[in-house]
Amino acid sequence: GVLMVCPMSTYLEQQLEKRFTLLCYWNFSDKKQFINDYAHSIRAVVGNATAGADAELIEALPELEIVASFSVGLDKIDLNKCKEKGIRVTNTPDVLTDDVADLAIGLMLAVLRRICECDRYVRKGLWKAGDYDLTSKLNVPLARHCINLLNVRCGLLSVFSGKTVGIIGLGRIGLAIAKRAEAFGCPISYYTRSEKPNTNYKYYPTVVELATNCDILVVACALTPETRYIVNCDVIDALGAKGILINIGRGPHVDEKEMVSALLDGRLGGAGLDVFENEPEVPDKLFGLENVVLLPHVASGTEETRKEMADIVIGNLEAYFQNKPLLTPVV
Ligand code: 8YV
Repeated sequence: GVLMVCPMSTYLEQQLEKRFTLLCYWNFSDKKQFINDYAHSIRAVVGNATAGADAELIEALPELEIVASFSVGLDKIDLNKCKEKGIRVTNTPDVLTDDVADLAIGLMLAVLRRICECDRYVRKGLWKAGDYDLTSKLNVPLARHCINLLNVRCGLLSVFSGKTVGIIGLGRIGLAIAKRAEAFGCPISYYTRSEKPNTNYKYYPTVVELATNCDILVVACALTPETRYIVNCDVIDALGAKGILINIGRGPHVDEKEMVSALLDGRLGGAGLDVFENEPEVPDKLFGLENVVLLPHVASGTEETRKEMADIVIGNLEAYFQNKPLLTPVV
């Protein structure tokens, strides 16, 4: 049997059901009873960015042979335990790279140009009421409207093209973001553990130096014990009152409490966030801020990409059970 640990895609569910005996973990309220009844029949686990296979689940499933994740990130899987037990692990790289990079750029534009706030302004009928003209920002009578529309602390809509973009992690997604930002005339810099030999982007050996020298800081690395809180208080201060933080990685990359208080104090200029420390919890102090854009972890969430991700999960499971090479092996 195949155990799906949380709901993630109806298409994937249907396709798995056609091919395997599918068990949906969330449909069983008594997990202990479930393990008692089914543990010995489960040979595969399908997880995602929300839930995967931690040490406890792996230990509870003695016949587990493969964990196929519906995600590129592997932080919800105990990889060491899998290695130790000879359990194979697969993910869904490459097919989501463009989507995630697109959304990172989308967040930059949305934060700097205040797209979501402007949309709210129009929907509320304030444009008609205030005769507000976004292009005459210096017009004094309009200042009052600007204050209504735009967060006073951070001022007006800000240019994106040409801003310096600093990227933490220059893997597939980091590079795709760099390529896109380059097309907007943005100088690119990055931090990784060691300098990449084949790029002309400016390398900084610490995240604080990267943050000090960029306008927009993007988190695009994998979540590991080493990268947890890689954006800490010092990094946020280095990014500063005019800096923008973009997170399309994982919530725990950022010290969320520090980020929220920096945003509230105006010590950080703005943020575009697709991920949070405690999803689906989002700090409600952020709801009152217009210099942040908040998304519910949707960077890979297009119809096309989610289908491709599902097909990779299915392909990996089929290959495994037919003794063929895995499509995207990690362990
Ligand atoms: C998904 C992700 O949102 O690939 C990842 O690492 O975070 C995402 O693509 C998630 O796994 C979908 O359920």
